[in-house]
Amino acid sequence: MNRMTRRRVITTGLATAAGVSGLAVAERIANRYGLIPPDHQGILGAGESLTYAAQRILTSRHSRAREFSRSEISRVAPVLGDPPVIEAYLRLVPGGFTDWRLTVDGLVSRPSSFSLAELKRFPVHSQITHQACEEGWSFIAEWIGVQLSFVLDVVGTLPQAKYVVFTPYENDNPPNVWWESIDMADALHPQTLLAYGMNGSDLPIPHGAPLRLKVPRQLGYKNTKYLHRVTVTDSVAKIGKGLGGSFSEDGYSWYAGI
Ligand SMILES: Nc1nc2c(c(=O)[nH]1)N[C@H]1C(S)=C(S)[C@@H](COP(=O)(O)O)O[C@H]1N2
Ligand SMILES: [Mo]
Repeated sequence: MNRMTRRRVITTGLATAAGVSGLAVAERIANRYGLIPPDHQGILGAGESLTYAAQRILTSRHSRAREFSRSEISRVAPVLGDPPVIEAYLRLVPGGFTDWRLTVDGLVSRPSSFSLAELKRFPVHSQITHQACEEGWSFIAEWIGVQLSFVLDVVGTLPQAKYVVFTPYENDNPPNVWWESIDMADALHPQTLLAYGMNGSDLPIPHGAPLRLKVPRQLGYKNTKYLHRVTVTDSVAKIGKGLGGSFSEDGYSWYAGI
């Protein structure tokens, strides 16, 4: 399917979802509100865009993922994705990540870097939520951290911002191994955390120490572990294959809403 046809299919679906008549109107709405996800030409194309657009139109942007009680925390938390093996990460482990810093850059007024201690001084948020992997398993855990929206406020996100890109340690230079992105609606959502704690302790290494993204309204693979850099951007077109993340490059949906 060529680019225009694909776009037409998406906007036709959108017109239905939004209950508006006329493709031109649907296309204008889609562009205005960012309802075309970056992987809209991917192999899952139109269907994925529809899911994304329908969620964005039909559900409140601030709907929350379900939260659980302490007694519902899973006794076993499965792990997927090994810790980085590069020297830059390994040398931080013995010191308990005191020399680690998170770089926050891109479309922000004050590009910054934060130590773990600095992040821990920001207002603490915790949530007991469900994490589901695309492979079929899931678990409930408590996550402790700072809201991504708070950190974005500190650095001053510029008005052109559309996506936030997450780069873990194993990958300083996208698109080598891993990168993911979310849109501003999810980035600014109150349950989206930069998490440094899990079930009452520091985040264990297998679960992404010292810091991971928790975006509980999306599948596990959007929850990047071993964070090193957070970059605000207006486009992901020039990163990797331009599909918004390494999972999308493998054919999974960029928007993994649940
Ligand atoms: N850096 C990095 N982040 C990652 C992964 C990974 O391999 N590397 N795996 C992802 C996938 S597919 C899932 S399901 C979750 C698993 O998180 P967990 O190991 O804490 O259960 O982390 C996600 N974040
Ligand atoms: Mo996963």
